[in-house]
Amino acid sequence: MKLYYSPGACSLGVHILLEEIGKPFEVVRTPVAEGAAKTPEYLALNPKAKVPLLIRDNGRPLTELPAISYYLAGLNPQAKLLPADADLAADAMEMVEYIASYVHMQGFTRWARPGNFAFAEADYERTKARGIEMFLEGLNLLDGKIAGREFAVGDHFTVADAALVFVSRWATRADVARPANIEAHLQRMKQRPSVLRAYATEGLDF
Ligand SMILES: N[C@@H](CCC(=O)N[C@@H](CS)C(=O)NCC(=O)O)C(=O)O
Repeated sequence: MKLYYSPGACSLGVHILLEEIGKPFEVVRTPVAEGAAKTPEYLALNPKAKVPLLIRDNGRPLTELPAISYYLAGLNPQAKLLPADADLAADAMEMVEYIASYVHMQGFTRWARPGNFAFAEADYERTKARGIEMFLEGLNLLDGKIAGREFAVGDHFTVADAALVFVSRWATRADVARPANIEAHLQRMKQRPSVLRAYATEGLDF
């Protein structure tokens, strides 16, 4: 298994899952801000020019955080990355999908890449402001969902916790405060060996 990641990007969610599974895997540093996902070699593997990219043991590339999360959970039932109960498993995937498609792609990306959303540079500031609104709307909704829980869903670590880590740490990048339960969850997750190892490999300091 080989993960192409960019430090601190959404690929961190996959990196944490691979650490949780505990089987040997390779990582390839692919800093998107330096254009590393736009080289001909990378585009041959992933024409979407994005991370995360997972190369499966059979050599087939897989992209999209929810699909990779589902794949890794299914392949490694012993790691219990999805709850055995179908109701809770669906809740976990619902959270991963909401984080990937709304909080990340609609909210945070509007702030980080206003040029992908606005027609004119004059609109960048209000596009970014709208992105932060959507990002915080998402974090607040998730904050309510995890209230009173140690883990995002059910009674053990799942794919939803890994996704929550990468998106909630981005509040620091955007210089906005995390809602209380999201903050407490991030601090708890940062004590897990898997998260510590992924942070150390990626060189993350918050
Ligand atoms: N829908 C994709 C989103 C992937 C994505 O947007 N990744 C960002 C990093 S967090 C990226 O590679 N961006 C490249 C760029 O902005 O140039 C997923 O869930 O995996």
